[in-house]
Amino acid sequence: MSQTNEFPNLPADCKSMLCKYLTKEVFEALKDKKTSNGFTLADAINSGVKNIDSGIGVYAGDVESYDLFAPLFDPIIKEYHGFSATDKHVSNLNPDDLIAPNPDPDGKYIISTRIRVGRNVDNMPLGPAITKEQRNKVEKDVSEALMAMTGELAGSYYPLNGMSEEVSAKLIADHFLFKAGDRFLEAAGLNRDWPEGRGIYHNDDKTFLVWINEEDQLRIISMQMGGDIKEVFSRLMTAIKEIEKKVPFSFTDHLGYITSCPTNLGTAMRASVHIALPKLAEDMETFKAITDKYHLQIRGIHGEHSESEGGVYDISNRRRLGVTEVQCVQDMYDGVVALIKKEQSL
Ligand code: ADP
Ligand code: DAR
Repeated sequence: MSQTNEFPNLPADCKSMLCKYLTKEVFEALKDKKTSNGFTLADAINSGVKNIDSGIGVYAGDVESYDLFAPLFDPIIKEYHGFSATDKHVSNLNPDDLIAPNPDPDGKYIISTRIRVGRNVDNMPLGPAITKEQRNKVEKDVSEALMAMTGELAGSYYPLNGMSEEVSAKLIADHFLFKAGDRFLEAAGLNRDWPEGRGIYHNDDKTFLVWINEEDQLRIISMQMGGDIKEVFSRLMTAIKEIEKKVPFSFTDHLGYITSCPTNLGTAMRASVHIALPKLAEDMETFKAITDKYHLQIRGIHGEHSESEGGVYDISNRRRLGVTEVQCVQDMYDGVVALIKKEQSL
């Protein structure tokens, strides 16, 4: 873990929340602090210092980071989620509360649906501060819990260590596996010892997958072709409940499920569709007015920091903290219904 007395060199045109909220006063107040895992302010801000084009620019090394460095994390959490330091997160993992009949039963627009949550193991540092031994224990404990899954969730675990480039590339191209080497994660210390301790579990149909030790220690994923959003959500809720019987998740009443990036706190849920909107793609002002109204995020079709292709977009909920899991999916669903209606009108 690093420490510094020097205020970082942040260019005047830096737009990240790190640049906005790391004032000289906050830096002086926090620069000498470290968590019980030795995680420092310098560690927390390194990704945003090295990647001036970051949107956020900070990562937590453990659950303590969110308290110890609150003068920096709290305003970022407030701006991104609209969630204050005294608010309490509330979860709702009941799919019965989701009103989401398939919005595209003919399959004209929605190519595929994917809903994921991030989770980290309780009483363990997060990825930026974890040791190699701790990370390997997470891989062992989580993969063993997954290998005990039955029925639709039964599957196999594939460590990255020893996975051929060809198999890895195919899984990434098919949107199942995480990309390696993201520079933001690299500078956050999340790629240390790569690929050791990382891997992917999936069932035979690849509709239930778990990434182990990427940005979070678990990314629990339900996905399938088409727009049956409720079926995808129901499968994910069942899987989360089954995993949590064997793997305790890091959670606080204030921040909900704890994640390394503050944008994922709370539900840690991103519910997305890959959707073809070629006419709306010609009018991005209207497109973005709709996604803003429904608290949605637009990504490219190969994940974060990628571009859309052929008028196909990754549309997902932006809010994750201070809203329930049902609300996250309802946000996405209601926005997708509005986008399809607009596309049909053009
Ligand atoms: P995360 O969703 O875990 O934050 P990314 O945005 O990088 O991470 O997406 C991870 C992978 O999931 C990428 O390969 C992306 O193409 C794929 N993906 C995301 N949403 C969908 C979807 N609705 N259908 C198919 N693949 C998807
Ligand atoms: N590149 C970082 C990530 C922000 C949100 N995405 C995550 N956590 N994958 C940034 O600060 O832009």
